[in-house]
Amino acid sequence: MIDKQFKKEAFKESVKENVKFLYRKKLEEATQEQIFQAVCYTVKDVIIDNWLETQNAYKEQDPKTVYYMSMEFLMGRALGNNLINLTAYKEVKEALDELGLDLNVIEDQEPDPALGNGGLGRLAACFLDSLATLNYSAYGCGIRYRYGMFKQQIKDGYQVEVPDNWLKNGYPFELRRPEYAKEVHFGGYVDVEYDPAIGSNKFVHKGYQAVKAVPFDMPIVGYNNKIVNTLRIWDAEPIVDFELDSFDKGDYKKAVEQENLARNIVEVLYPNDNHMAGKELRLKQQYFFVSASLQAAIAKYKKNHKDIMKLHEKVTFQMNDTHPTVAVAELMRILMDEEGLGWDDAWSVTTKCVAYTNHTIMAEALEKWPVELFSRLLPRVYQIIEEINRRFVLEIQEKYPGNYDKIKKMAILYDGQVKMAHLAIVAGYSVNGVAKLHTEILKKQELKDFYEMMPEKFNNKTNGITQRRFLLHGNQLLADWVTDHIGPEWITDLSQISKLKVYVDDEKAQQEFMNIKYQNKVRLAKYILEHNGVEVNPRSIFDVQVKRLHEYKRQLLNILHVIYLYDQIKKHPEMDFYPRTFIFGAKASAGYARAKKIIKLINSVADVVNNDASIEGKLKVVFIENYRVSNAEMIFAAADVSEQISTASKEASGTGNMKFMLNGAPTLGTMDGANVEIVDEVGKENAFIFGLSADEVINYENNGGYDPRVIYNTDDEIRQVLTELVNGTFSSDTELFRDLYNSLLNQNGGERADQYFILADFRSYAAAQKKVEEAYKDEKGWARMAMLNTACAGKFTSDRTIQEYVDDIWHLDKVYIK
Ligand code: CGF
Repeated sequence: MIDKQFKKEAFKESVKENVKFLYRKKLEEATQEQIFQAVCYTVKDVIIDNWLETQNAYKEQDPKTVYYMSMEFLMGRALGNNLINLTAYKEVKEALDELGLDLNVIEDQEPDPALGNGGLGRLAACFLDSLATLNYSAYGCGIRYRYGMFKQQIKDGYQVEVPDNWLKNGYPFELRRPEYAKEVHFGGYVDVEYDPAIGSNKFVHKGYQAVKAVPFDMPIVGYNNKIVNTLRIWDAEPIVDFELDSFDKGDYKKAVEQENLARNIVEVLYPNDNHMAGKELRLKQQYFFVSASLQAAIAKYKKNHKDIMKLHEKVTFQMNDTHPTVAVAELMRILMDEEGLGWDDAWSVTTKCVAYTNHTIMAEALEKWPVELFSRLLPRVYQIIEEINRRFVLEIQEKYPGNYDKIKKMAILYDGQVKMAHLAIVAGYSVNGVAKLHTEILKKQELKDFYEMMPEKFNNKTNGITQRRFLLHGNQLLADWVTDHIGPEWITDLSQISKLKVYVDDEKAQQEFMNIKYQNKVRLAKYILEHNGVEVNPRSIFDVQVKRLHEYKRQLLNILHVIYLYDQIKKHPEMDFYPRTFIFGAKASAGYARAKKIIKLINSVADVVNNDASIEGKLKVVFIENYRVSNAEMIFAAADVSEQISTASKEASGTGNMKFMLNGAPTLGTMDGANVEIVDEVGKENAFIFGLSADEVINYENNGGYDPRVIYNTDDEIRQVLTELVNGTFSSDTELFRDLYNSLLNQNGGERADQYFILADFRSYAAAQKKVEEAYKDEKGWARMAMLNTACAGKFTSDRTIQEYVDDIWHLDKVYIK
């Protein structure tokens, strides 16, 4: 325990005091929610002291700071994580026990701050945890959405979206910082005016609407090192003075518009993962938080540095995907229009300060904005992009004289669109992919022209996850067991976990390891019974696919295979079959009809299979409602098999795959994303790999030659599975799943038949599943394999990823608190 205030008695007193002070109640009278708030305030008290100390140390030591700019931070609950990182979890649990309170119940009161969709946002959260733990100065910069990711309810098998009003009861860990508010401007026009002070023309933005960006800071607690960094998320407020002014002038309409702009801008997180929304409001959100964050960073730098030309020595901005890449032009604008630099100097500073991470090759996710919209909303920023583009096109022409195809493919402005990835690559001093295979595909395919022109910018940073949330907090039984066997160093140095390898053939250790898995399965089975009303057998194989619902992730392949198994059991009741529980969890973007249909299909199959007494419970299917960070921790801990079955080349990295591995679940997957590196670490014999390779998929995509009808016509069992989608087996409405059926067999406009190669991979997937079953029956063999997965997960800590970013891109200095 770090701090005096955390001494048990003092802690208990403080909780009681907080209940009295906040709610005028005695502890016995308070609700669990009120107790949660009171506990958080006690914890926050300790954090604030460390936060102040950290800021002082930063002031004294003046380290370089990374600003991690991201539209999404999928933080998950903070209380438990903060206690873990303060190394106070067990003491607090005991103290609360003595007060007759259960920490788990209290933790469950916390809303799950879901300011993100999936992998990208959760990665940002893991990175903040690692940055603080590794003693680096960092800010997360994002948006304080009033409504985070929607809550998913399943009604009659369908997904229903319910607003997530996470701020309803107030969020105890945040701090409003109005003294750091900034103004952000939209619309209007640009005038060129002569400025006698500088003896030349300057650009003046006029007639705009203004919004006040007000930051809320959340503490990011490092593990056992007293460092507390900041996640700064921006709220929007109308600018009151202007409003009154407008009323005075009778400009009522404008005042109302500004009020609405402020209200709307941070209202909701767009629930799209790997897909661009293309809405004006989304671009407003992007510019809003980017402008405010850059203004704040520069103001902070200028407090104790004179020379803006040296900004890059103290500051670096990492752009998490294309979402914040308007930062390139906004930084240019600030440097030129507010700091008075000329173009060349501003460009020289900008291109040393901004770096870009690409998270996907999915065409529908790469952001492109119509010039009409962009120039209307951000006229000055657009002007700057035009000039960046003009100069870049000249460079292309110089390098490839007469090659207009290059301009077409690489220009930032083309076809009436602003291509944000191109802007980021042209200005960024680093461009990275998120797993080896993904980076190679970027270099050879998607960004080939850029790689050829500027190879020095490209690098790979394989993603990672924080073991502190996904093992130490999520799987406390296993965490204790690991610590008992190899000591606690793995908590901050996950490479140490390889020391477990000496135990993989030790029978006692195997039994203990599998017994922990069993207890975690019992915990999940209880959750499933409570939430789904379905009884599952914790001795069955828990085969789990939890992630966003997307066609390329192929939940459809998984459920079609379940149908296939069901057919087999029905046809051959005598067949030897190890009981299986297939567990799904996934949110579909609200407007993604086919993804939502797949959810309905999973639930319809579950209804039939779970209620068919003739199969004697050999097969169960469960769809866990509202998959999110808090239930994810429990699900990973309980998984036997990790389904990572995306069409090869489509999943940039995946991070769920790493969480399963760390918790001892072998991967059943394609050679895609970070699966490739997982297999490198654990060995092919300790994973179940199937399917087309990325090269084969890309080859089919480029050259054709794949016809799913051939498979349909020649494979009776596959044909039967597909037929059951439309013959009333799973719904009396035979049209309900027609679109899914058609998508597998028929070309539809520009969409190829079975564009994610589900039928192509079906047989090898089924064979790999069969191997899983065989392997599981060998208890010792399975225990060994599961333990090896945990023992080989060292590479996949986000601490390693962050250290690579620091060494190769950011060049930050470590700061220690005395
Ligand atoms: O980013 C993703 C995820 N869907 O959020 N992408 N985006 N955009 C990728 O698809 C994942 O493969 C990746 O692990 C994640 C974080 O880099």
